Amino acid sequence: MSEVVEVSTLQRARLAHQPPVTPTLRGRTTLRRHAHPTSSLAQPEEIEKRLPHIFGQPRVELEAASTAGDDASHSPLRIGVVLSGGQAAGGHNVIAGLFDYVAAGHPHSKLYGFIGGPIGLVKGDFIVIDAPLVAKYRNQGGFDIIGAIALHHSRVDQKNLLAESKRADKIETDKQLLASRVVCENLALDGLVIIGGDDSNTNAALLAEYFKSHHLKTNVVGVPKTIDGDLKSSLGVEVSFGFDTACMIYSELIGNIATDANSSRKYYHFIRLMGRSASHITLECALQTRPNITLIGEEVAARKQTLSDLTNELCHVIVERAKAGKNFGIVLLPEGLIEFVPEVHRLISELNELMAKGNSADVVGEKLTEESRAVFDFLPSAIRHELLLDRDPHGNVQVSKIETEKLFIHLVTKELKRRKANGQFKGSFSAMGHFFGYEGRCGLPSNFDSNYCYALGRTAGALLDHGLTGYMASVSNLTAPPEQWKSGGLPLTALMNMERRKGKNVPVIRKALVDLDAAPYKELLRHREKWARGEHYRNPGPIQFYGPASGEVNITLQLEFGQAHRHPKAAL
Ligand code: FBP
Repeated sequence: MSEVVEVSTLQRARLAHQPPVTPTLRGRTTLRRHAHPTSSLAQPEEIEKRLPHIFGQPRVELEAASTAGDDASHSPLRIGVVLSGGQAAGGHNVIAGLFDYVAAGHPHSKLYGFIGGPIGLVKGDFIVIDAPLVAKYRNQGGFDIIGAIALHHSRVDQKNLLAESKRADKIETDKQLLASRVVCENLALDGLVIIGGDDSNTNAALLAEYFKSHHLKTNVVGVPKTIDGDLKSSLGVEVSFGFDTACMIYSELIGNIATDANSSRKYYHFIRLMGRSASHITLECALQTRPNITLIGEEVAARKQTLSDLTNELCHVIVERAKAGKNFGIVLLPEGLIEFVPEVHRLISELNELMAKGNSADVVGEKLTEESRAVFDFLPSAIRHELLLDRDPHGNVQVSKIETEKLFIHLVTKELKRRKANGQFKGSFSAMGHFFGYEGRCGLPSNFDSNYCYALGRTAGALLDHGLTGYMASVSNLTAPPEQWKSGGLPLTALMNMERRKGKNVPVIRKALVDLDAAPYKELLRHREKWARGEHYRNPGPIQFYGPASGEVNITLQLEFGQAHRHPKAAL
């Protein structure tokens, strides 16, 4: 944990921002359970077999306490909180909301922060989160209040447990589950809040099941975090936190580059955007900034586009623009694109299986099928090397390390050379690659993320106060002003299906990829050709905390949930 020693003028002003509290969560709450049990997204029998104690619970809604239902107890609560996985703007406000809820309920309530992600829970590394500490982090970016790596405060020496989990964001082995249980028992925790993405919330479900099956009093609630925007559900999770802020930061940068390109008129900028598998970030940034070309991974998979199809598609736009004397432009591509190209997808699946079986990077190439071997050999050596890097703790390829923008610059340059030699291309092509990823994860949270996270924290506290376990906190109606947001909970198992991970079939929360039938993608399609030909660039500027743009909601949410009561971030 690092001390905030010096803050900027804007940071100081943001420390004073008080997110609105929805009327539902201002005082005591009652819980309304939906009448019907839930199922899972697929293979319900398999998931029920593995998670029998938490499977099938109904959705719940929180209401102000005047209505009938189960009253929250408001006896002292002992809650633990874990920040898990990649940073996303707003994490500190989830903790602030949780702290305020817990502290308001009873003066003897306690909030413990596990240091350095889930491994802090396994090791029993924690701090007590109190009012002066929270005051230093309200509305600030980052996860540094309790950190992302285990550094100090080690109360037990369990090096073997730490070694088992190379990175600090997974609790899965029997030893790790047992160690977490002992820590929760020793602290007599009533509840545990796991703030994380799809994989971390899968872990939250496993912990909830394990604790319940061992009659532990610690209940587990997850909070939907990830800039990727791929943790969402029509059952009540409209967006994950951090998506709004990250998209705004990237869009500001893309808008600036587009203006530069249009001024100097000599470069193509290939901009890869973070987001792991899903292309939500790229789609939102495209709607914000209107680049010439936007590749969407989910579309590439649906159209079964090969690397050569994509290269031709890019070259087509470049050649046509060159005919109009325009040898410049903006290309957006999602970091997960490469995984959606069918032949590369097959190759990655084979590599994953081979690596899960312990084959080292030097030999896997030889063990590939003939088809995948050909694709592997076709790729530039830098990309081959990046595909062989260590998998993340969940067995996924680390797509943020694969320089897809360079791959496509390489492929397009080669193809344009060929066309030039044939007289099919008379322009010039000079390209620059960019990757926007880490710069978007820890900015000062937008008003939307500040307010949303604060509401999520309070909601998570209320769900635990009602004795629920195996739920994800849900705050919905997000296109309305925060005073009209609704709070509730969604069973984690309702978001799950079975997937192959590290060579085994396991229950996991399914990533919500871009829906090609939904409004945001259709909006892109509507404008794509016009944006390819012209310079319709739009520069949204920096995140606004005050003034006319400060209450805006991102375009994806507006298009998915309809224009409600606030201005969209762009009128398309
Ligand atoms: P989460 O799913 O944990 O929120 O991670 C988001 C993310 O930023 C991805 O967009 C990116 O691919 C990955 O984390 C990068 O991970 P790392 O921080 O390990 O480089």
